[in-house]
Amino acid sequence: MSTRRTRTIVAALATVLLAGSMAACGNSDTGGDGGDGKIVLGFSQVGAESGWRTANTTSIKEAATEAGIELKFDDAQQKQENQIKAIRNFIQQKVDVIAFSPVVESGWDTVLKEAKDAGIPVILTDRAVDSADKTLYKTFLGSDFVKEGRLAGEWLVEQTKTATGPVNIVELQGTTGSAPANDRKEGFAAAIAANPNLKIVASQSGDFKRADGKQVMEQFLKANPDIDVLFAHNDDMGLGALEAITAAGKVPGKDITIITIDAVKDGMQALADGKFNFIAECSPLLGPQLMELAKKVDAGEEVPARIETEETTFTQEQAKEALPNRKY
Ligand code: GYE
Repeated sequence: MSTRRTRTIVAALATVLLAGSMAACGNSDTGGDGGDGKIVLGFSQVGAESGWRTANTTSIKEAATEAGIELKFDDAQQKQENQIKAIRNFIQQKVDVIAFSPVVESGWDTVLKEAKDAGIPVILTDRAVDSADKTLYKTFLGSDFVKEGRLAGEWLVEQTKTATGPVNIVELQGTTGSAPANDRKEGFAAAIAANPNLKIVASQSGDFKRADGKQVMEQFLKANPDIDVLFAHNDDMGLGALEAITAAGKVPGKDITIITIDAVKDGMQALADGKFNFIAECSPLLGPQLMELAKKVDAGEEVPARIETEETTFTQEQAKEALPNRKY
């Protein structure tokens, strides 16, 4: 029996004696803590591709410290193979809980099965996987990306309801094969179908990165003289695109309506400055909820299959109001 498990039992007995009530005993200890009694959480992060990701990493690191959880953090640099390697390392180190934000949706079954066979519970954060076997992970914590895309599309439908001719839209997609790129595209397309004047004339991945957003927008502008709207799957690609639009002699927010997702500080600033027109929020502050869940699954408690973060949307006026208090 590991030191940690012994301690858990001793602590549980003490609770029973002191409180005079029944205490549940942690059951799935694999002893990766080195005996100091802390839960060890192995976390594989996607990378550092955007302002959202930076805020998400900060939230997770701060929340782990706050919760007294030992965090083993790995940055996969947006590569699935790196994430698989990190997860295998966590299994080898016998961490108590594994959490990760899967860069793409497909191709996780084998490694998730390995974690399950090792008796280590897995929590998905931020992005989902498409595994048919839902017992390969305990829960998903994150956003409804289809809804975000839909809210972005519905705003545009409302803004263009009096348009008499075609409204040409270009779309900067997130990382190819990722849940937020797939789902935001789907939600947006479904919403704009309400008005046949709204047409996506070009759609390409900018990998959720500023530099790629700029480069792809340059191509869009060269190939399409008449762009009315840009829908970018995150703020960073929209911010990169601003440079391309300005360099092409157009005024962002006026000549081209810009809709993005995330609502990180730089995006909110662009919105307040009138360069963006609308943002659907996606919260990166998942750390505290993740730590709660890690404690619960480590203790063998039941957790809901899906936990969604609460989110809103911002117009230019709302961004001006919210900006002074924006933490990230
Ligand atoms: O919108 C984007 C980031 O998975 C929700 O990833 C996240 C997305 C976020 O790179 O900025």
